[in-house]
Amino acid sequence: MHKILFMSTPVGALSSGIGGGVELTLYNLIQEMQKRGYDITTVAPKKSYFANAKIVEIEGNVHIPAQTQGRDIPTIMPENSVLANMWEYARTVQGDYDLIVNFAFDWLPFYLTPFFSTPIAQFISMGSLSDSLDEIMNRVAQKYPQHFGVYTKSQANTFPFADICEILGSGLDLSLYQYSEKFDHKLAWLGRVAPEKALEDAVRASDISRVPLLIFGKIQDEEYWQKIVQQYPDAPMDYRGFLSTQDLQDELRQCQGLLMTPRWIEAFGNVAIEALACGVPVIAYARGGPAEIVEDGKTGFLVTPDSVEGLVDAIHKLPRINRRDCRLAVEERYSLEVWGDRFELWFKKLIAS
Ligand code: HBI
Repeated sequence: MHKILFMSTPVGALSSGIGGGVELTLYNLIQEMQKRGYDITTVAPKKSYFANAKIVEIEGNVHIPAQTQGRDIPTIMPENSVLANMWEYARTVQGDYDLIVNFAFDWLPFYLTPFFSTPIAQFISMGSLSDSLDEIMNRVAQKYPQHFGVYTKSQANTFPFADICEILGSGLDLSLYQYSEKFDHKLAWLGRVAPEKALEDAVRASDISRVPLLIFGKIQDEEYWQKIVQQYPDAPMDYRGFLSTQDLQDELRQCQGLLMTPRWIEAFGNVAIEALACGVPVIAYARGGPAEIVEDGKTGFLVTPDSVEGLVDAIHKLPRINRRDCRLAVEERYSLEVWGDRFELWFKKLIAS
């Protein structure tokens, strides 16, 4: 029975929503690898919680989300950093594990990698964000070229070490997502409410098309949210909060379509496959992960990046999409089994090496 240590993101407690897509990735991977007989322990900031998972909670101060900083920002270590404390713990227990997997998008774990005797797999959860991170990741990638995993090719291409990356995609427990043939005349937007997600474009498209917009997700940047509310007083939008997967679904599946408006290169876009799994077509800017997920004209529409007019055109074309095709596409490419196979193959290779 192989024992693997998952090292979580230091930006917040698991299940807080601050970790965005990587929280869902971690949760699904823990369940899938445990089902395959692996003994998984996850190290995460205190107050982290996942059902059916072994979590070691670590004290300390959370880190600034990397995407809120500029490219030339130097590496910032908070006083009593939770990340430093997490990796100090890993150092003391590393002998009990066959493999360590890093899910943090931070300088420290990469720098520490050569100091560890247990192999460390690096799961990169975003596209390139800063020069100092690119530099340290690249240095470690040259030494450990098999050890870098990403969601998508377009995400890998943002890094200097693109061609050595394992492209792992993503997956969902489809039994949790119920297909719905019928829907109401309303749209959904799903994700962390923060500038890089460009919610304002979706709100403007709703304002122009007059189609109501349901907004789901954690408000990570309150000031940014307030600015949108003030800028679009007449937009037919309704903020529904940060819901559990189950509650989210009950509302999401009744929507006519999901709008994805990433201003940055979205590494994957788990929200796209969550919507498709419910039969909800996806309208997305043609950049990053979503451009590799949405089949234009079949499971949704790919729109010229940052074009709100393009979003509005696509909204009017939604009736052309057969919702059943959306569900089938996810069953074929994003089931937990298919995704779990890719991760297990990668882990086995690293444990053997
Ligand atoms: N920022 N510093 C830092 N570290 C992370 O691990 C991190 C982050 N910002 C966002 C984030 N992780 C996740 O929300 C994404 O990887 C999905």
